[in-house]
Amino acid sequence: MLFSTNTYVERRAQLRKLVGDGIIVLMGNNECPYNYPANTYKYRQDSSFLYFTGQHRDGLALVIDCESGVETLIGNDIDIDDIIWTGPVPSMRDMADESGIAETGPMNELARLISLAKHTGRKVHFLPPYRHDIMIQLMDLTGIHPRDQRAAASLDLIHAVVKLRNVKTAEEVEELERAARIGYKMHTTAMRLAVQEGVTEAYIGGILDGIAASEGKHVSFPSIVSMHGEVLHGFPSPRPLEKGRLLLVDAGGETREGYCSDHTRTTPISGTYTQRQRDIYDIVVDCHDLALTEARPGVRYMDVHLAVCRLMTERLKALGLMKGDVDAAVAAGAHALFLPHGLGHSMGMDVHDLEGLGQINVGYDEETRPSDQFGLASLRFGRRLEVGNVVTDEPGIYFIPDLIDLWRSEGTNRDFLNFDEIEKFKDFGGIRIEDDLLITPDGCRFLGEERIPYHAKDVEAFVTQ
Ligand SMILES: [Mn+2]
Repeated sequence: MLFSTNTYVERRAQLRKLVGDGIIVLMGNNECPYNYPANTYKYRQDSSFLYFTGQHRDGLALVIDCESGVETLIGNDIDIDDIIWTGPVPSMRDMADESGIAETGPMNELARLISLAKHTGRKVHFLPPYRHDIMIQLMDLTGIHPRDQRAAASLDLIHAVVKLRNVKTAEEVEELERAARIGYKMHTTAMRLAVQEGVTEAYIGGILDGIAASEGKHVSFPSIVSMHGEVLHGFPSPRPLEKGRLLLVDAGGETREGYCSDHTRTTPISGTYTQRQRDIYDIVVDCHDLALTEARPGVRYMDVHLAVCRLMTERLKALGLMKGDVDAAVAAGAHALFLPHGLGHSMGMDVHDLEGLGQINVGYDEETRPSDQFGLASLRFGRRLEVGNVVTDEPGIYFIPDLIDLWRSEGTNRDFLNFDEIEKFKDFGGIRIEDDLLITPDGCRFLGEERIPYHAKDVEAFVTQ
């Protein structure tokens, strides 16, 4: 368990107060087989369950009775048949004591508590499930078919969990710093490998997995390692790296206790950027740095995103790739040809923190509504920033041949785009730079004591030294 018993007791007390009535059911994750029952994927506890209990074991659930305050940790004790394979495991009672939970009960107690609540007309609050085994369990417990479970999930519970998990406490920030140190080691290793002879994307991907697993738990998401940076989620191929191209690496590590990091660097495989690469790279650097000066409590992250889009448009205009009035171009979404995603997302115990609870509930609110415009619609976090929020700052410029062809043929935003010039960049690839921002009382700062080099000169010096 990561934090003191009191931290978890306090979190549950706040949750109970925010939800108000009924019973709260939080499902832990189960082991998940991939080719036969005993061969399982790397186990990962559900983040909300982990946040409120600190317990990593599979096959657990938590029930909180909002009115009586009774909390029950549900799960079956393992017996000697399991212990011979796993070694001793803490008992249910030991885990409950460690988490400050008064009651324990076996799995069938979960069915009894839920059916009792239903029969007495009380609300049963659960979060939207994302694993199929949990959906089946929930169907057995509540009678709600999996296709209806997202809609039946409790908005009160979702909002309460978001309110608590979106604001990181000082002890959580320490853990995020630990994740950032893993990320630093991953990225600086990848950058140095990128300039070596005979290295492939897959080799770097494998080394990243190994660093993440040896320094923490595992990667916080499948690493993106690609010479085709314009493919937003380009996974590592066995292609050897080619001099002259750029290598985009978007990867992060997760601590043993489940806190993430998420960084992106784009390294010249030759060790130095060409002038054309440098022209585009420096725009992304300046956009990245702009977020650092714009993001602060009370400011909408959507406005930071738009400020970045305006700077990017201005600079692409200076290069001759865009034209016309900058504000009008951004309002029309013309820059989204180059930046079809948002500036960032919430980050914490999940690398896209809380995304499973619905982007609209996590990154938006009554005041800030999501956009349906191409590009801006992919901004996962738009609302006003609060002290303790952690969001990624990840601008990018991509030349996506299919998208360029489509917009050109349709004439989309042709008043703002110089397609003849853009055409010349179709073999360019893409650039993204990403770090994780903590919102502080006076502004924000990057997580990670040591910066992974990203200014062009620093990158070149770093990979060739
Ligand atoms: Mn990210």
